[in-house]
Amino acid sequence: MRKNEGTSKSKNPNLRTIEMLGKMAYYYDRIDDRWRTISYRKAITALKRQTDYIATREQAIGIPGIGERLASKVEEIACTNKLRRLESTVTDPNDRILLLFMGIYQVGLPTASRWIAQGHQSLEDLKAKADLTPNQKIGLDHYNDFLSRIPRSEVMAHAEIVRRACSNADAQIQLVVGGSYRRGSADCGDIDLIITKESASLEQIRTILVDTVIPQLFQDGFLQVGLATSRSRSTDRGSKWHGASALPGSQVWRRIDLLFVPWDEFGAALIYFTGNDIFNRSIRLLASRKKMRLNQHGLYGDIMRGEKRERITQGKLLEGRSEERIFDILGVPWRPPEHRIC
Ligand code: DCP
Ligand code: CA
Repeated sequence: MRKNEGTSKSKNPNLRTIEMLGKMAYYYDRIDDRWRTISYRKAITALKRQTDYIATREQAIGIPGIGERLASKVEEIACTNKLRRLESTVTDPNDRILLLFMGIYQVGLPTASRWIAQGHQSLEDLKAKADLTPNQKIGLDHYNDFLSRIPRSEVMAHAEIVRRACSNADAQIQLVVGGSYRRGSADCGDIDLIITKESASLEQIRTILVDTVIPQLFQDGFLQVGLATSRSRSTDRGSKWHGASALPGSQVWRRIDLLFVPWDEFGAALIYFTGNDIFNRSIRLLASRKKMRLNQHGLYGDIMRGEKRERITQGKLLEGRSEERIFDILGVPWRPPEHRIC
């Protein structure tokens, strides 16, 4: 884990390598190759920590988080300023279209591939001929808005508008800006707002938000649209509201998520919605190794697992409310959000 480097990124001597490995990681992510995506991201994190220029395979292998294959790629970039594997993805016309289509909000590999198989080649094709869900139509209409990163100051401005509306509805509501914003990023992909209230249940918080705050924010012209959640898992049901918002006087729509969290689960939800996703994965794995289980609702103990690590018992709740207590019980030193980047 390391601290968010914010604007000091430009001083990193391995910037070119990091940029090219980042493009490869993005490529593997879109073709759903999870293991390669993770190993590229780990290598990027490791390179970002280096203060020296890494030019050879041997140097790269010596860095924890970089394996043999990745080390060869680091050397190839250093020697040739290119990466052949990356070039083959860039010149592949299907991959270019795949990338274009997967830029649409909530469109993943299966949908993008299906559209290509149906003969669609451009966003105009999709608009004119494809059978689109309401979310996909909105995603297409606001393609560039939803793809562009949101400056930190703008995330704060959106959050302040929601915070004010929440306070007007109920003075005890608490709101924390989560996701990459809480980790200190200079810009964010979307706006994640974690909303709770002391002693309140999920039902109570959802009622305040759905009945009062959200309608008010629509009336004020701040919220533009609600977006249906596509793959709502049973544990998520009713605990999220997805949509788009715009600042007064602005035509730019931003993706905004309101995350309703019962008071008893606030700490576990803070950990989950702060991320990053790789940090979450590793802290969950650590919990599992210690016969505990961590999810967005709490930390559970006395978990029994079978031969294939499948859970036999649900376990008993150890802590949900306090982020610090969860770290403590897990035996992990406290990490401020800015250090939770893996
Ligand atoms: N999250 C996770 N696993 C996922 C998706 C999300 O653990 N598959 C958690 C960790 C993320 C947080 O939810 O940090 C918010 O998800 P986002 O997709 O909004 O990611 P970030 O806020 O980290 O990045 P971005 O700036 O791109 O929005
Ligand atoms: Ca986010």
